[in-house]
Amino acid sequence: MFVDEIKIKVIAGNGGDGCTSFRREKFVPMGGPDGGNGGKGADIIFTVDKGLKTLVDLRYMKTVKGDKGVNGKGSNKYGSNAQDVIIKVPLGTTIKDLDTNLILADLVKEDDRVIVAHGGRGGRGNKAFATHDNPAPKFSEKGEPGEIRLLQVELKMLADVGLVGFPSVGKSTLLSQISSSKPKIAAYHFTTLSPNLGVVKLQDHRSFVMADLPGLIEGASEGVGLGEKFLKHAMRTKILCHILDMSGMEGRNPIEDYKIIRNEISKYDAKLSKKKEIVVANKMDLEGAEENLAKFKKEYPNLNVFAISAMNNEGINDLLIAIADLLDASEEDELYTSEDMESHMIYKFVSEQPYTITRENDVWVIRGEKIEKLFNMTKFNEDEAVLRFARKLKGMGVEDALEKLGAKRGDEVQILDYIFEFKE
Ligand SMILES: Nc1nc2c(ncn2[C@@H]2O[C@H](COP(=O)(O)OP(=O)(O)O)[C@@H](O)[C@H]2O)c(=O)[nH]1
Ligand SMILES: [Mg+2]
Repeated sequence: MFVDEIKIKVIAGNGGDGCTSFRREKFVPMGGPDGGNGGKGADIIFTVDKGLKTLVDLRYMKTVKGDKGVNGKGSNKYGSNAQDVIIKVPLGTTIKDLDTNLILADLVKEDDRVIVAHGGRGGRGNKAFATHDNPAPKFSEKGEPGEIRLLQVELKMLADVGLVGFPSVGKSTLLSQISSSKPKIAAYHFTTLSPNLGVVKLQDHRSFVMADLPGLIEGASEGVGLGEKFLKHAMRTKILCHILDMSGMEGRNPIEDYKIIRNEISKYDAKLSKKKEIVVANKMDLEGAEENLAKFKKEYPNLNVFAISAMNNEGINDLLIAIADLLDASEEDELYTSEDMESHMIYKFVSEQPYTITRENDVWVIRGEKIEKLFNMTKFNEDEAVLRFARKLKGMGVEDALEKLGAKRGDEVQILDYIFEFKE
């Protein structure tokens, strides 16, 4: 199966900061606290868009960043939430966290969506911290940082259309012509994903994945490997595009060739031979091609044949439209087996220890998600905020743990890039 794969960094929005503010009233030097909470930061969300076939649109997004929530204000004004960032991906997309190597999601259903990075919650304003003991708190919280993740996004691609035919009938030429041609009126657009695979986008926005599937006849002569590979890919396409050399160059006989290839296909697999097929008469620019085509149509009156010259870029536009039409008509076929869309387990990473303490260059370094978050949400320019921070650390047992490890009064303790003194 073809795999389309990209790396992307997602940075969810930070929460808006809470506000420290006091009501202003006439003749009252300091009224009650009225600082509002900040708004929530933007989530980064992946959703399925059934119309998409590849990850091409994501290829140039290296980093996606969500907005910060709006800061809270005085008079109990809450900041509003930031708008979430939605990234649309095709059905069957798998998202992996590269730091943990865990699968975050397998988007296998039409309306699947997953938050890959959560926006931070808004920091609380000082009003929210008012208690009986401290009815006028002079501190508030900063917004919670948004999650940051490095993701690997992967799509096992199923080609919609597989090109089949004898060697040298012009399969590669057709693909490369589609990819390089710049028609006067941009009738279609082609994105090459590998030398024999690409995405065709028509002007009416319909799109499909087209793959060259060599190995049908070659497979028979060159051993099983190539033939098996052909079959595996061919079985997963929705329709086949059967290319014939209508010029009959080099002793080829298109009437015979058609029969032989059809025969090979049904020998491979009965299901494969039932796939819908578009027949293409190529090399119509060459002498004798018109004559052969007339004979061919007489022999196979029920086939709808598209006459093209891959080399001269003739008839290709009509062919692509016909392919899109046939794909539309075969949309309901149940060709994507559940095995193709096989689901992965989704794991959640749960850390056992809330934090770690290590001795590095005579400094006690504390690491841990919860502590770092608390640190990031503390406004160290507000004395009461600093006191609260110290109290929280104590509540988490950090002081005791440091003491047990032998920390002395006056030792340096580090959280993130901030160093402070240890005091029992
Ligand atoms: N005259 C002419 N030659 C063609 C046309 N399409 C392909 N060829 C030639 O046929 C040969 C085989 O083509 P290729 O695309 O490699 O065939 P494949 O084996 O089916 O991939 C090459 O020399 C091409 O230049 C065409 O429309 N007209
Ligand atoms: Mg080829």
